[in-house]
Amino acid sequence: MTAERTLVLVKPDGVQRGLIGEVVARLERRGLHLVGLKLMVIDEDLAARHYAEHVGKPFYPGLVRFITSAPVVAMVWEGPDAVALVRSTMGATNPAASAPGTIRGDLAVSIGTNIVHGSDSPARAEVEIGLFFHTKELVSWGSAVAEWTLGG
Ligand code: IDP
Ligand code: MG
Repeated sequence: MTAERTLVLVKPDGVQRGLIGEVVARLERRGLHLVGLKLMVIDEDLAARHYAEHVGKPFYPGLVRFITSAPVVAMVWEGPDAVALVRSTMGATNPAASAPGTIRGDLAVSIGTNIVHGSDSPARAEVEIGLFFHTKELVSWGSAVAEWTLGG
């Protein structure tokens, strides 16, 4: 079985609020496996590629301004169904609709500042990982507890 990978960002509000560790801890505790991690500032070009699906929407200019405004933490997480697992741990896009127990449901109030990004499909994850990471920056490593979290 090839484990699925997904891109996760702790957005500028999450970094500014000191929530990097909180996001990492929740994904680690979920049982996902971290294979790439860096602190960086997203430039306009990367923002446009990353949010290409939203070009032309009313919130797009504000979204690009926000995501380029301060550092983010970019990560790649791996595991069976990593895309869906991250999405369910994040919660719904609008924190008003995010379930308690999710990152957004516990920690966010505004759709524009909802702390975290996660790819929305395996195909999109592959594209987004390629935008943020060189292959050599992603490190596969054996997990001693995998048989307890992934079912052997
Ligand atoms: P997602 O982050 O849950 O995948 P998307 O629909 O892909 O949600 O939107 C990307 C980001 O754009 C959201 O996380 C949110 O911060 C912002 N966004 C989406 N819809 C709106 C909106 O209606 N108003 C303001 N910001 C929005
Ligand atoms: Mg999205």
